[in-house]
Amino acid sequence: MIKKTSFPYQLYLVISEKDCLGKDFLKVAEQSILGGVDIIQLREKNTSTEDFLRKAIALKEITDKYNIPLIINDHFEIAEKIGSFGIHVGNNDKAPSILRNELFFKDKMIGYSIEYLSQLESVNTEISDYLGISPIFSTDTKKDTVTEWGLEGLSKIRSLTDKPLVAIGNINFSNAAAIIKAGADALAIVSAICSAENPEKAAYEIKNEIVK
Ligand code: TZP
Ligand code: MG
Repeated sequence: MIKKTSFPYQLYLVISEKDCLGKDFLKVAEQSILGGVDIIQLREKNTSTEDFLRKAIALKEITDKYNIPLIINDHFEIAEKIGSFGIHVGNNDKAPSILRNELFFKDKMIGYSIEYLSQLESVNTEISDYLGISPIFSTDTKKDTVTEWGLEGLSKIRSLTDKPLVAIGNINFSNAAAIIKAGADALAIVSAICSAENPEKAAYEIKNEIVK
């Protein structure tokens, strides 16, 4: 029996300017919201803190306009500076258990990437609001990954925890429904939306696959 948890967001856009392949990433974000994206994470690697901050401020104007939560990847000082909805961190970042003790993050959403089963036993999992199952399928968007969970790995994790599970990695229209069926509460997507010719349509079609 698959346990389902309550997580009010089903389609999670993870965006960077780079992954939008020359398009205006702010426009991509807005179009994807119109298509049905429920929550957005800014994840921009290999850029300066100043550039990340500039992007975060600009993106927050859009997410605020549509009342969509904005999650910041890794950059906890920027999350605090812009007053983001939350933060997403991995195994090599500032730990959720440390963030949670900071005043700003006390009531913020904290997402934590799971790359090893042993992480499920950790206090970081316990105090996080959702777990990123990373990656569900290997992907060119992030090459430094540890394992490929697949649908079986996802189902196993589903049986071991009640935490909301956000699957990420090579998710698109064709595999979306199967990943939800295997136990994910939400799907996090980069390229199937960011590099789509029509991000609004891409988001709409994927959302339609997972919200029946
Ligand atoms: N973490 C695990 S896979 C991944 C991240 C950030 C990238 C997912 O990108 P895509 O293009 O949706 O496969
Ligand atoms: Mg990280």
